[in-house]
Amino acid sequence: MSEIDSLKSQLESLQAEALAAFAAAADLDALQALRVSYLGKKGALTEVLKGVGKLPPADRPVIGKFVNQTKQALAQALDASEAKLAVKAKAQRIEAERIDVTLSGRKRGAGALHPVQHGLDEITAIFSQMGFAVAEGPEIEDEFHNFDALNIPPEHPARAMHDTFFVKQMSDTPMLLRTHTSPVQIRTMKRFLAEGDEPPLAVVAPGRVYRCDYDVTHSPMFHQVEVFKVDRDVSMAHLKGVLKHFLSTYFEKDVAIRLRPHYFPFTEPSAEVDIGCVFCAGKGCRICKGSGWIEVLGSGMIHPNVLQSVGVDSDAFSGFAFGLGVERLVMLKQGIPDLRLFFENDVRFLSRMGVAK
Ligand code: 2U9
Repeated sequence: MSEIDSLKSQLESLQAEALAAFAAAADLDALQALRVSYLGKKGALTEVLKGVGKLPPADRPVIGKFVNQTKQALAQALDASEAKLAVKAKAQRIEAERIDVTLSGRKRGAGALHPVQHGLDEITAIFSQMGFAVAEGPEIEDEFHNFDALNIPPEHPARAMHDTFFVKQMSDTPMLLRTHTSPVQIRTMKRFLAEGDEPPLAVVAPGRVYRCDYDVTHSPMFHQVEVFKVDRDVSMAHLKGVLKHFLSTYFEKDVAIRLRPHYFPFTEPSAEVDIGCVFCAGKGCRICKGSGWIEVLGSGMIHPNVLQSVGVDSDAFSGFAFGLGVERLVMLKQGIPDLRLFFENDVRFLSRMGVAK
């Protein structure tokens, strides 16, 4: 056999062997290894090419053409196998990542609003709908805004009754945790007047307040909503109308109300407000201690001293104000028997009484 025929037959058997190997490759990695072993620098084809150098120069172009054809055939076969294996690999990946969409989902416990937060939002919304502006303010206050401006001078017994938490003193001004949301009302009135506006001014102030007190009916932190309206000729009749509308809306029924004379330093006259018992409809039960009435909030006409302390002319303007404890109203509406349930964070209570957003 001539040298050239021997090389040709070597190339033919190499091509046959290579094509069979490519077709049998199991995956893309195996195919890449075959590409290197046949077409790489140290591959089988290069080995055959070394024999070309030994041929007489006249024969070299003939065998060169044959080598190129073999190379092309191998490259084409590699590309075809690669395309096939890529399709197979993708199908395998999709199969491995398959999600069974028919499986039922794993339920995540959805959060809910704390019943007190929900009550606070509900109460604030009722006043907002009546046209009262919502105001908030700092929880750390000074004595002027929490007491003096509210007609509670330094030696006033009400100051001691408030069981104030004082904050570590950082300056000459003693600071405290506000004992009611009234300082927000004072700040709001002052800001309003400083902007050159004149009453009417109607404000609802919801928020956390603090008193050093802890027993079955008192918590050191609780929530209040305070409401006031200042204008010319505001009277107790306006106060009573707003209270009746608010309480009937909140309790979702036509509740009876009555005002009993009382004393607060910041209002004159002052009154405590009762509603007809929501548990026995006024007949008398354990909750209302047989009286048919339940006390729900405190109210009155803003004391002239309070109006003057913020610069409102108390001869020209008058105002009503009232304040309520949110926990108490939520307990009455939801039939919650013990204030402490709100703060223990027992999930059984929270998931039963929490309100979905
Ligand atoms: C200004 C003037 C007067 C707000 C008022 C009450 C009566 C009251 C209590 C209810 C239950 C507090 O949470 S509680 O213990 N509040 O009885 N609050 S009048 O009077 C104001 C407020 C602001 C400028």
